[in-house]
Amino acid sequence: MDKLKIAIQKSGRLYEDSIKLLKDCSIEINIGIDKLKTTALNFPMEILFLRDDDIPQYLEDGVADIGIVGKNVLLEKRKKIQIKETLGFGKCRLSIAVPKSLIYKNINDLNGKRIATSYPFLVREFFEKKYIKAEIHEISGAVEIAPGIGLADCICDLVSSGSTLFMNGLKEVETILQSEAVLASHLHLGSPQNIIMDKLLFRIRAVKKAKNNKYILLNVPNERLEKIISYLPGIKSPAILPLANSECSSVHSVVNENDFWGIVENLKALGAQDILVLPIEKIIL
Ligand code: PRT
Ligand code: ZN
Repeated sequence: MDKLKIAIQKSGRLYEDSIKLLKDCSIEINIGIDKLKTTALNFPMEILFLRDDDIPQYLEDGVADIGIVGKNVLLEKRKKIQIKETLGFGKCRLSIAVPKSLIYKNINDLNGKRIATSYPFLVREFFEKKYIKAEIHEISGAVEIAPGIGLADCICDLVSSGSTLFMNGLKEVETILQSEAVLASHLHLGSPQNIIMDKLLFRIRAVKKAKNNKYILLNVPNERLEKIISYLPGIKSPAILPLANSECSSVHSVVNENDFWGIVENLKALGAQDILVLPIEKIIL
C-alpha cells in the first residue's frame, strides 16, 4: 500500500509539537525504542525521525515526501522544496545582537564588524540588501558566547524569550527573519503521495482553525438579542435557541481567539449572562 513519508525532528524543540500535531489530526503512532522510523497505525504514513538540519536535503532528494522543519533552517539550506503550510509552533526570530555596552544607533554600526552565526547565508543576504560590509564567522553552536570570548563583535542567532541574550550581556538590534515550523514537501510527489498529503493538509487546516477559535454560549434577555447578535460573528451567523424561561434565549457562536476578550467585554456590558467558553477540536468548513 502507498504511504506518505514524513520527516520530523528526532529530538529537540520541534519534536513534541510535531507529534502532537499528528495526534490532533487523529493519526496514531507507536514510537519504538530506536526511534529511526515508524508507521502510523490508522493512516498511510511512515514517520522518519531526523536531525532538523538534514530534513531539507532529504526532502529535496525525495527520501522523505514531506517534513516538519523551522522556516529558519529551510531558508538557510536553500534546497528545492516547497512550503505547504505554516504550523504555528516553534515560533522564534533570527536576530542580530550586540554587546549591551555598545552604543547602537542604526544598522550602519555593523559595518566592519565580525559576526558569529550558524546562519551564514541568511546573514549575508541581509547584509547585501542593506549594503553592510561585515565579516561572517560561521559557527555551529553556542553562538551567544562568541563576543564574550573575543571570537566576534556581535552575533546573529535565534531568539524566543530573549533570556539567552540577556544572560550573555547582549541586546537584540535587528531582526532578519520571523520563523515558525512549516510543513514542506518534495517538489515532484507521486500521485498517491499527493493525495495522502492533501488529506493530511485538510486535517491540519481543520486543527489549526479550531485552535484559533472558541465556542461561546451565552444567555441573553430577548429584548437585547438583536443588539448582542450584532457583536457576534459565528461561522455563518450565531445560533439562537429558546430557553424554558421564555424571557431569555441561548446564543451559540464561534469567536476568534484574537478578538475574544474585546467581544466578551462588549457582550457583558450589553447584558449577556452565563457566558460559557469551550475549546473546539476541529473546524471543517
Ligand atoms: O538535534 P537537531 O539538530 O535536530 O536540533 P537543534 O539543536 O539544531 O535544534 P533545536 O531543537 O534547538 O531547534 C529546532 C528549531 O526550533 C529551530 O530550528 C527553530 O526553528 C525552533 N526554535 C524556536 C528555536 C528556538 N525557538 C530557540 N529559542 N531554536 C533554537 N532556540 C535557541 C536559540 O538558538 C538560543 O540558543 O534558544 C536560545 C534562545 O532562546 P531564548 O528563549 O533564551 O531567547
Ligand atoms: Zn539542528
